[in-house]
Amino acid sequence: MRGVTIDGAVLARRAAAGLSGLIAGGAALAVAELAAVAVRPEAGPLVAVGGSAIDRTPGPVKDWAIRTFGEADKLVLQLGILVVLALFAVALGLLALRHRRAGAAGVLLFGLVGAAAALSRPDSSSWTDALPSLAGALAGALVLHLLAGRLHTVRANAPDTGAGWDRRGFLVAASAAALASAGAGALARAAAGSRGGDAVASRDAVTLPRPASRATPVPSGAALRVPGLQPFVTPTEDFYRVDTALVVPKVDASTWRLRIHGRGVRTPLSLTFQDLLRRELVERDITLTCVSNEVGGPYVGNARWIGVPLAGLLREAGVRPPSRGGRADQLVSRSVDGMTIGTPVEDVMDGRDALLAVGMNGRPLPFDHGFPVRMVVPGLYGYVSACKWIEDIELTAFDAYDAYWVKRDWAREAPVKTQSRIDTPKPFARPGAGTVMVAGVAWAQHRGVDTVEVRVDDGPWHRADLAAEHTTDTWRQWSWPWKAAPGSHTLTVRATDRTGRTQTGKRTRPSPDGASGWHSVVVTVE
Ligand SMILES: Nc1nc2c(c(=O)[nH]1)N[C@H]1C(S)=C(S)[C@@H](COP(=O)(O)O)O[C@H]1N2
Ligand SMILES: [Mo]
Repeated sequence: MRGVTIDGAVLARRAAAGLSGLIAGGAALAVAELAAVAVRPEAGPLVAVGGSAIDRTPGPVKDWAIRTFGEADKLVLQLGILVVLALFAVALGLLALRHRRAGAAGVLLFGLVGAAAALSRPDSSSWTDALPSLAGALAGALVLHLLAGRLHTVRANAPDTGAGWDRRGFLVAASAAALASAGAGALARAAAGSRGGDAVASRDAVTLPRPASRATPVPSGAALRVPGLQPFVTPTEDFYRVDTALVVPKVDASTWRLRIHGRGVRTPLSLTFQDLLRRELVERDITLTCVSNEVGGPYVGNARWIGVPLAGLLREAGVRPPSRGGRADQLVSRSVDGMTIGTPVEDVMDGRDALLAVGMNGRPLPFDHGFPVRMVVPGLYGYVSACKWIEDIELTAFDAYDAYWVKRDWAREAPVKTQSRIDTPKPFARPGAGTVMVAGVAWAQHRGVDTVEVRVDDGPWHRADLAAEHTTDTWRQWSWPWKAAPGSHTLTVRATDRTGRTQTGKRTRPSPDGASGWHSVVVTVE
């Protein structure tokens, strides 16, 4: 009996040690996130470490994460960080049982990692960004030290069981620490939730002026009525979102400014949001595509943008395109969160509708999509053109500067590849025999889609019916009535653009300049 009691007590003490680690870790995080509310929300350890992890993630891993978790990738990353932190916290708790000082020192070490991550973020401009992690680490170390102390104290008049420790004292201290951290955490959450009030108010106050140049009306034949087909205009709430921001930047439009400067700029510009709204605005339908989109993937959407033509602004600044002797071939846009995106100056100034967009589908840009201003350039993947939350445009050379994704081995220049997708039937659908409508979208922005063909198994290619073309900058819907015979079949689609080039069947990964290959769907006809 006695042996069992001792083993039980030793085990309980170990469990208590692990629990102290967890409580100390929780206290550290809660205090750090609360301090971040005062310093800068992005300097909190979860966002700083998560952001650094994103910045350092190798391309293939990023591809895999996007493929596997889709737009939940950021949530999964933060949960992953929490799990790793929890494991280390338990380990430090156990360590503190043997070496009380070492446990606390371990917590401080984690604080230093968090502080370093916060300082290394591209949007960090002050040493104060280190404070939240340091404050959290101090709190965590203190809590661990106190709790570990309870695990060593034997009450003076307690019988020595061989594993004597102050259970009551521990429980009281642990509950107090856990309660206090939960309180701090809740406070931090509440404060984070009400963050960006000025930005929200500034967005609510925006009335988009009537564009001087309206979008040409969408031809009635541009939108097909086939169930399961993506709509011609993507509703804003369904529009894909791809960015590295763990906290969506909330920019106050009333204090926002855009600087245009650099090589070959005669008159540097500094523009307010009102300056942009006072200019002649244009309204254009443009299909945006992400380079990370897999063949058949969802990261493509078509919206109606309102914005200021970028070429006009550049001309006012005295910029000439390289073909007219201009000295800068790269336009680097920078966002408030430190993203950098490099776009060919030639493309921006060649007459296409490169925009500084302020509106999306008739409303001011949503925060997720870049409020107050973002770039949109027809024909180029988003990572080389579509800077959200933009605040700076620098004219430079491709030889002189590599933007964020180029540093991570993605291509410097990346025009959108001609692609087509089957929206219906869905993979593994079981349609009945007879006529089955096969339909989808095809895009070749700024070149235009000329033909779409569909093939069943290894049979001949059949021309699909193409919806009317709106502009070469928008995708085209297509459909093909298939006389489906029972059995398992593979449907494959390919498009040919107006340069006469047919989409290659050669499958490549998204990296470094966009996926290629044909989209196929396997269905069973019953
Ligand atoms: N500031 C910032 N802008 C950004 C990005 C980003 O990570 N940060 N991602 C780019 C990429 S890769 C794409 S595909 C588009 C996506 O725009 P959306 O999220 O509005 O669809 O934004 C671009 N602009
Ligand atoms: Mo992208």
